[in-house]
Amino acid sequence: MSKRIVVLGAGESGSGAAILAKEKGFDVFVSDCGRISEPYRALLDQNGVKWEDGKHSEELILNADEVVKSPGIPLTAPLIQKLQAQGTPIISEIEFAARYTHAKMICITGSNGKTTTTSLIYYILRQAGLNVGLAGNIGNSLALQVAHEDHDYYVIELSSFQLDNMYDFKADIAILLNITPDHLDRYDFKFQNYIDAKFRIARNQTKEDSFIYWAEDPVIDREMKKLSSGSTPGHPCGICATLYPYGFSQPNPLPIGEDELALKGRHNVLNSMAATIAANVVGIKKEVIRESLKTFQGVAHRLQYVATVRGVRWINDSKATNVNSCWYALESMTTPTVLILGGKDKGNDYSEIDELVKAKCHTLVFMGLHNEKLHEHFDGFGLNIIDTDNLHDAIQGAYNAAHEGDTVLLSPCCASFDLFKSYEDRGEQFMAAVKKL
Ligand code: UMA
Ligand code: ADP
Repeated sequence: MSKRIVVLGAGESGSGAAILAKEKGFDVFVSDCGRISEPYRALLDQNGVKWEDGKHSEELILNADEVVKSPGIPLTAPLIQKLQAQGTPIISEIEFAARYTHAKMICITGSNGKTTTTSLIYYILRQAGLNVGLAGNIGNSLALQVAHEDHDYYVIELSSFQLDNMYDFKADIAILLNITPDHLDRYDFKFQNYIDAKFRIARNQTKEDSFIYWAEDPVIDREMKKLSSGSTPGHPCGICATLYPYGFSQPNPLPIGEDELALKGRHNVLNSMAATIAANVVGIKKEVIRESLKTFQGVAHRLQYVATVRGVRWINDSKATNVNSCWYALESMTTPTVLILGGKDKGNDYSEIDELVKAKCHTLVFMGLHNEKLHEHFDGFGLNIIDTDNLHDAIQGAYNAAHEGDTVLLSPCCASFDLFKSYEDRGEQFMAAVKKL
């Protein structure tokens, strides 16, 4: 009898895993406690995969030999706890998919800059003519690609949620950009748990592999020192002290001047450095790297210029869903700024942006259903504070407060789910409304 694989969650990750499992001959069952969206239902049906939605039927799940869990499902979910208690292996879609490809894996994690760096590396490898796939947290299931069109290389963005359930996976090139508090609600509000999840990116690596990390990041630096001193023999991330680390710090030889980089801002210098080192390790010609760094178009919702209205520049940084990414956005502001922030707080500590808010902003527009924490933190700063609970009022407030030569920056520090479907939805609605001003 074939092994039974149960896939929990039928979004991008779960559907892909189910298709691959079916193709590999497993007895596959997919269970989603919400409603499975139409395209994923069709995909499962076309491939003859059995599924249920609107519930998790324990009698069809607890008999699994192995479970592939979608990253959005927390480890604390009662069903996951039950599976763990009975010893059923629970893995992530990336762990599962990697069993069925011999491609070289270039994996990127960090609290911020993952999507930008992943996209840039993918772009460089494409420019070099390599057969490369783009996968992971960026929105494309790795499993579906492995099932349908395997590649020689994969550039994979990994979230801490995906790393949580990866055990035997090994990245040929692992990139750790930075670690600042994020998603603490999923990590028992313990920062160290989140740090440990991020370090899993280097798990199982050997001297033949490359671990590229931002050496000046204080959290990464502290963890690396723990490892090299041997004070953490069994580091929970499972990386071994003999691995060959490739720390980078400024000044690092970028193949072109910073002013020639297509991506602007200090954070993008770091992202470009990481991408350059990875491309060098792959063996891509310097001319290709240089040209790619100059021509890469960037990714939407990341410090994206929207329009200039009556002399005021409007910038969409909707993907700034934590405090550190807003820090980098503010740092790159060169004019007086009206900052729109707020949304679903993930256990944020806003003090990280205090100095930049004082130095650069004259107005803060709070946009969220629960702005109490923002008031508590910022009201004493003596700035103009505008309280709103919808996008329309936030934009009007910012419009009225901004003077010619200013910038209005949407860089919310928070997730979007209180008022929007996603950060993309928030960014799209923001841009559409600004264009109508
Ligand atoms: N569900 C259950 N049981 C539960 C909880 C949820 O069945 O107890 C179901 C939901 O009803 C839903 C499905 O699980 O249908 C959703 O699973 P999911 O949230 O894991 O979503 P996917 O569509 O599979 O997308 C996931 C990543 N989502 C999350 O980590 C929350 C996507 O990252 C990723 O692009 C995709 O896999 C492919 O790898 C998104 C994200 O928000 C962009 N990531 C976070 C971030 O970037 O901050 C980590
Ligand atoms: P992620 O995929 O990790 O969320 P993105 O590339 O989508 O990262 O960028 C999200 C936000 O983080 C951007 O809006 C930008 O302001 C900020 N950012 C990008 N790169 C970095 C970095 N290396 N360090 C800190 N912040 C960054």
